Amino acid sequence: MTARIVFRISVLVLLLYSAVTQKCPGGGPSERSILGWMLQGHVYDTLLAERPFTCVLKCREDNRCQSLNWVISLLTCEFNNRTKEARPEDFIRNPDRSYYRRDLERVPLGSIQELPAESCDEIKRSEGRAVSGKYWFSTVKSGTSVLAHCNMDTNENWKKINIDPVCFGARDDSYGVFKIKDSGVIYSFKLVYLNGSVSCAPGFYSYWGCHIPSQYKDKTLLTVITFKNNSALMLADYEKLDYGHGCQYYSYYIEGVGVNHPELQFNILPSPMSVFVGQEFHIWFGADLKNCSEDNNSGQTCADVYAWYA
Ligand SMILES: [Ca+2]
Ligand SMILES: [Ca+2]
Repeated sequence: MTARIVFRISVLVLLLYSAVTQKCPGGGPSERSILGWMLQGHVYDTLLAERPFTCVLKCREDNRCQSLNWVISLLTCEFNNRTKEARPEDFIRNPDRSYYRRDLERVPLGSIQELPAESCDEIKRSEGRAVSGKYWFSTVKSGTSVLAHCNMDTNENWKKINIDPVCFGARDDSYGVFKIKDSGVIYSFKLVYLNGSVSCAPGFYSYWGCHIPSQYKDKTLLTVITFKNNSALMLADYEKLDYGHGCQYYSYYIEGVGVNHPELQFNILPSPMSVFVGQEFHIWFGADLKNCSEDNNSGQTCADVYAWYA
């Protein structure tokens, strides 16, 4: 008698448990379809199906699947590698579609190589909250998925390196110095402008370069990071030709960065660089590094230094 009651209670508890877990996978709220809406621009695959539930099951089998659009008139589903939370700007009305967020075992964005994120901020939006650490990104090197560090408190992949501002002048080997605080692997550097300016000739002041197009063409940036031995890190496509002044070496162009841009974000290094605690780097004005036409140069730029750690 007692055994039969215990058995009945166990069955009841099991049924209740399965009902709860089906409604609330992972303890979170269940995702119902949102009729008349779709996520645009993130479709990685499609499938002909007679009913949306077939698509929901298929979505659960693919790590990339974050959500899907059901196309009512075509009996087709579009699998998305993003959710509407990650890309609210792409969530739009569409009378012929319904949107479903993946209900079970959705893989967090950026947590696996097949599902790289575009930024730390995107991960935070997608997952609601996220801890600082390593995630996969598609934006470090085009065409490949690369592991990189996210500081979720600052929403950035960048770690600040200096404490006091790092300042560099334009003549007399007045380079700036910074030293690495954390060992690791670095993809790139950026300098964030604080104050001052440098000039390559009287009247030609700027934060990072020399705006004399006749001399430098479009390669007017001249701020260079070097090792302690003053050999330059390959953080930009440096000019190799000399147009007669001898100054063009170490001048360069970076898309979207002018000589007075508040952030000088360099290119990704050709291969990631290991650094150690205390390792010294220098920041040079290119003309000063080349000892080229220094006499009429002047000024000083101060900046914060950030590194993108793997
Ligand atoms: Ca010099
Ligand atoms: Ca000069």
